[in-house]
Amino acid sequence: MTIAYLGLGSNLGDRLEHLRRALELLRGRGVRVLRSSRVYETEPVGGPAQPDYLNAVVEVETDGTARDLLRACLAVEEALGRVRTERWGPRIIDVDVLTFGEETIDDPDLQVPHPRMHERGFVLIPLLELDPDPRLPGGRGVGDVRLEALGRVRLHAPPLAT
Ligand code: GSY
Repeated sequence: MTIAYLGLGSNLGDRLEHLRRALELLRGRGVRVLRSSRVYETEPVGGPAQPDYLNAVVEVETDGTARDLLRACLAVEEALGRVRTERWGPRIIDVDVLTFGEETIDDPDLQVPHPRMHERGFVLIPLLELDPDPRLPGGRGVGDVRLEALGRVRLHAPPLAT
């Protein structure tokens, strides 16, 4: 059994509903969703001009491997109708594996801890609600994070129902 953190984001259509549906679909694939952060509205990082995102982080527990969890995340994205076009483009839903227990994985399609999580307010700020001392890439601690570089985020909604 492993505790992992997932980052959820949506910036198209009914954004909050997409985050809620993503949790239901994860549960349907045997991923136990333990806790959710509050939901933040965040300015887009990277890519073309695009709408603001809603982002949240959830704590999950799973009996499978990190790759099983990645497969579940990709299946949820597909079920919600995500179409992969531009790399940093707008999306109905994004479900990223941020950390997976104490594991470090550096495969082309799966990297944990997520290599950019310490630079992204839309990940780090909700994550810190659930884990005040998260695993960060490169063995960094929260003291190494440049808070002024994290981008603008504002509270939007209470935690997603778990
Ligand atoms: O990496 C996830 C997708 N994404 C996001 C996001 O979820 N939130 C914000 N604020 N900007 C983003 N840029 C990308 S790509």
